Amino acid sequence: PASLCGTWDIISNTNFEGYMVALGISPNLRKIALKLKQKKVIELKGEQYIIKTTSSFRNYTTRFNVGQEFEEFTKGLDNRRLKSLVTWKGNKLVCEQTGEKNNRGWAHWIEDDKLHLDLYCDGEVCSQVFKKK
Ligand code: RET
Repeated sequence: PASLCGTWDIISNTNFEGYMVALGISPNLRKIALKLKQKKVIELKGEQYIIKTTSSFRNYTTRFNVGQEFEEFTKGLDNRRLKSLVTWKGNKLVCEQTGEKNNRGWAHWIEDDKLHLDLYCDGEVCSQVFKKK
């Protein structure tokens, strides 16, 4: 599949509020987070993906190898400990995040030169689109 790597600027963010409510994020943090212009910086170093979500307020970074379960701590988001597993499903890089919340995860893929990210939790879906910088 097309490479996810690069620096990406958000251009749309549908139902981020619903996703954050499903995660139990406080009204104060939700209000701040909704206004942020998020960026993604995706790198592949050897076998390891590094995905940085950055903003003027707070950053969040994950590092993982595809196919290898890892412990994720969602520091600064909902502050939960998860067991996460990232795999390729067709052209989508898909993460299943097992923990307190049901049906939690995300999928990244490229469509029309844009980076798409769906974030799932408890039946809520947030759909984000990014354009390459
Ligand atoms: C921000 C600002 C503070 C509050 C929240 C945020 C949300 C971050 C998200 C990150 C998703 C990262 C993924 C990484 C994959 O490896 C913007 C940090 C709630 C939703 C999918």
